[in-house]
Amino acid sequence: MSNRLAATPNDLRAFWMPFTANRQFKASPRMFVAAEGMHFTTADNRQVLDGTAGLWCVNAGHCRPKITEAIREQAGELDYAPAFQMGHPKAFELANRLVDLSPEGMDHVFYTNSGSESVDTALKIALAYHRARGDGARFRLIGRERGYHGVNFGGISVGGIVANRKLFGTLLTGVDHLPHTHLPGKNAFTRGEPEHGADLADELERICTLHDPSTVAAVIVEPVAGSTGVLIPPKGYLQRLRAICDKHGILLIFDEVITGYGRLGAPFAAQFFDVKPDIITTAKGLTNGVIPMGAVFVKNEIHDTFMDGPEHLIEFFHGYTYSGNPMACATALGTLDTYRDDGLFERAADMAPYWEDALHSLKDAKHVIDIRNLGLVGAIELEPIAGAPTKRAFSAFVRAYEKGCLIRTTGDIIALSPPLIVEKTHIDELMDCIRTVLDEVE
Ligand code: PXG
Repeated sequence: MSNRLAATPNDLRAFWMPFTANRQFKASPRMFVAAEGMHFTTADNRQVLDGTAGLWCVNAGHCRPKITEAIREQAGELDYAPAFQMGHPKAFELANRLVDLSPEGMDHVFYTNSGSESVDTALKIALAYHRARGDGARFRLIGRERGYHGVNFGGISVGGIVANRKLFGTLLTGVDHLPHTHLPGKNAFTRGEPEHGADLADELERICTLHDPSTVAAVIVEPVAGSTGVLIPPKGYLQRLRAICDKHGILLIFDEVITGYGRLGAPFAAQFFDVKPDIITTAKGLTNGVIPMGAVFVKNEIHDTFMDGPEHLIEFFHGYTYSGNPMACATALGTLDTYRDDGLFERAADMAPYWEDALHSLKDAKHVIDIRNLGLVGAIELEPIAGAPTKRAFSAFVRAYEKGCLIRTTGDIIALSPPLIVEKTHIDELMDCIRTVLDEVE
């Protein structure tokens, strides 16, 4: 431990940190130096309970032996293989393993390095698919207000988080947005899927009428909106989106970067809700967050449409230097082994009712105006301080960290998504910590 402490840098200026209040952080750093299972170790040698699976990605918990071992072995065997016009066995093995988990008829996987790249890849596949079918007039993309689809230009264009969009010019053209589904007046403190709001899916019909449905290529939504503060889809909402897309020949993309790999207690939200999209984007839990990697699943018909023309020609002009990187594939295989051998998706489903009860026990805690949950995802929405939005939640985040719990906040919402190995005692500890912190903050 002493070596780790000595290695903590004392000059923090050079690193421009992502999505971070840099000056606040550098004045008062929060530094992790180790992790295991449900806990991080801080530079001052405290244990911090991981209430967020890192950033919604460490679904199997930290430093799991099968993953660590897979990386160690792979690094000494095949460090890199060119991603274009060459292959290596683990990339194919992994694709087959992934397809075994995916909804029926989605038997093809395109590799990326992140959720943002998965989203931009999916949007490009959707546009190129319509072109390949001779329906190139379909160029419009529909996202949703408050949607988060990563930070690349495609993703922020279809995304609906204003702060992530407003500084970046014209973005993609031909994009429109569905309304978000947050209806606190009607649905506050709902356990699981809310009763009200399925009719908001009908806005897709209105948008299609406005633009002419034959110009719309794809609709992209998070089945459960994560980053914006956990918005659970109203009962029947996703089914309605599917029906409208089918009616007009529009592709439905589920962005499952958060919901993928067991977060709801099923491999994907598509199975949890029993709604089949045409394309699924994933990342995060694919490698347990350990090595960057994403994967985009496509329906067979989409894939097969590309497999045309002379065989020596590249069918889809897209890919990354690190698509299917051997280290990432080995990590993903170790991760899938861990999920399977430890029964973690089932575990998430079994633990979900306890999680729900524990979360909703905070209904009478100070400042709380709504609580939402599904699977092992939860959100506690706070009344903002008048004139200082986000301040209360940020203070709660800092205090919780000081008390030994890692939570996430977005706006004035606390978002929670523990590793799927979480025990009831951890859940109790997390809720106790949050209750105390809410009592203390302004
Ligand atoms: N789509 C969705 C639905 C996401 O949640 C991305 C795409 C982008 O993934 P990458 O790997 O490019 O970051 C995400 C990422 C948070 C939080 O606390 C959420 C994300 C990332 C970091 C923090 O809400 N989501």
